[in-house]
Amino acid sequence: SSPDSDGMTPELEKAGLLNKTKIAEGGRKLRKNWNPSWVVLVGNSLMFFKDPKTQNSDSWKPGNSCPESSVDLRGAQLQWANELSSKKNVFKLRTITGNEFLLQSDADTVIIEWYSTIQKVISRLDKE
Ligand code: I3S
Repeated sequence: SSPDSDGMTPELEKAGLLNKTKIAEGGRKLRKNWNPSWVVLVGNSLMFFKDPKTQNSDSWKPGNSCPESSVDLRGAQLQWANELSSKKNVFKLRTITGNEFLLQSDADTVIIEWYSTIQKVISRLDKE
């Protein structure tokens, strides 16, 4: 049988390295601080882990440690936001609680895939 035969383990949709900065907390603007982040999309949550390159063990791996932060995608909004940065390929994710993140990759295909995968999850949750 499959590892998730009980259907209780949320599906891993996508994982990879993106540049990330939080720009608002509860609607209040924050100072930008770009950092590489290991981003994992599981079920309805986007989780941010420390960049594996800055760690010397396997402790960043999902399941082996807590994420640095986690975002509930229910009611979230996604939009391209190249006007908010001098970097290319930037999109903004806004949670229902008013937390805002910019995510970025220099690779066009990488950022397009992340955008569409996150948007798919948000749209699915909107229909529930
Ligand atoms: O939108 P901003 O304020 O021009 O963003 C830049 C600054 O946050 C800058 O930090 P300091 O002003 O604290 O030195 C960052 O280093 C830049 O990366 C930010 O701009 P980009 O265009 O990279 O998002």
